[in-house]
Amino acid sequence: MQWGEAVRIRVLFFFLGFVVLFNAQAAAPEVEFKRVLASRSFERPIAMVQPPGEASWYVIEKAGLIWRQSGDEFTLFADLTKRIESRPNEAGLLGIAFHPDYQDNGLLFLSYTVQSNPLRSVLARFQSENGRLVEGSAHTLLTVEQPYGNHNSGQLAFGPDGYLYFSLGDGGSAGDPADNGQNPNTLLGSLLRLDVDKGESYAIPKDNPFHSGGGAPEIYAYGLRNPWGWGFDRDNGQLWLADVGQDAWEEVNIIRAGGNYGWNLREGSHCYARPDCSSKGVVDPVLEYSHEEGCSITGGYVYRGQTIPELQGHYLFSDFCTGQVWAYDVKSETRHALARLSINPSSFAQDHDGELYITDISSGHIYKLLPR
Ligand SMILES: [Ca+2]
Repeated sequence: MQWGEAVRIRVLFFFLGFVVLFNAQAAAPEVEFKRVLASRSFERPIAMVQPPGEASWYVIEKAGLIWRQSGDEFTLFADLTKRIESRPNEAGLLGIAFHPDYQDNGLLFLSYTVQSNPLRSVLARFQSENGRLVEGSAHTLLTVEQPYGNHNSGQLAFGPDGYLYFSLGDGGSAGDPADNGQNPNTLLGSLLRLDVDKGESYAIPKDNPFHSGGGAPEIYAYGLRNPWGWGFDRDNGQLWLADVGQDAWEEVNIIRAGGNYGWNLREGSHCYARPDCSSKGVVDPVLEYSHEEGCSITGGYVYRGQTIPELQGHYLFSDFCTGQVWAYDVKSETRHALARLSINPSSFAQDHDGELYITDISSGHIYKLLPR
């Protein structure tokens, strides 16, 4: 395996594989990713969140189960396996977001794919009661046809503005054959922003870029291929989004309203299909890495925790294929190899204290970033 940076990586396994230590280049702090919440090995975990005002973790599995932490154990919060089509590799239960007033209204939002011809992505609202999701409370807000089984994206999160953000990939196949990324009239290849507190399903925020025309009003940003891992910097509200590349470049973007992030004209900051592509009108990524260093990005968060002061304000992300984790120093605009894990990171999670976790889709284990 080749690496773009001269990085010495030493990997030690001990505690029978429960703890993995890493010693990367001198510039990065010494950290470990320690297995936590070890009472359960999840089945293809996709995401993990703590609702506002609640310390319990909720873990979603690709096939449609949701587990709620209760002390050291996990209890079943929902079984949506009959509702969800999860057979295609990138299909299933893909996103979860609890309403900012969840403790009062019990509302949460899920995104998943359903069986139909073609496959469809669904965004739906549910109610919880007595520690369980009430499946009969399902209210569909939005359905989007997926022409192919891959690139469904599907992550959900509430922004600091109180609006619900929802990412959709370019529709799949390879190379975006229908040019959905560059078409602001299709929801595919876009990040959507919805006001879920108004209307029967949702309303369009007045400052959405296409609120008054020019594209689909739900769209906040477009030109995306397959967003996988995005979230808000809890210090300044900036939205960091990782977009999985096609054959050559993995990228991270800071999302702004109305931004066209380039796909499929550009892959990262490089021309994709046509060598004479222009960068005019498109936003190039903040950082990128080539397929010499990995094959599919899993985006994380800007670290705002307390246990590793050296990482304050650094953006953490990883590669799904190699398990390499990097920290990007926003101030110096440099990327440091932080750790290389023998896992396939499906997501990063952030607790109420700003500490970071990684879910491994292969083992179903959860790891917490800790100082060494
Ligand atoms: Ca891009």
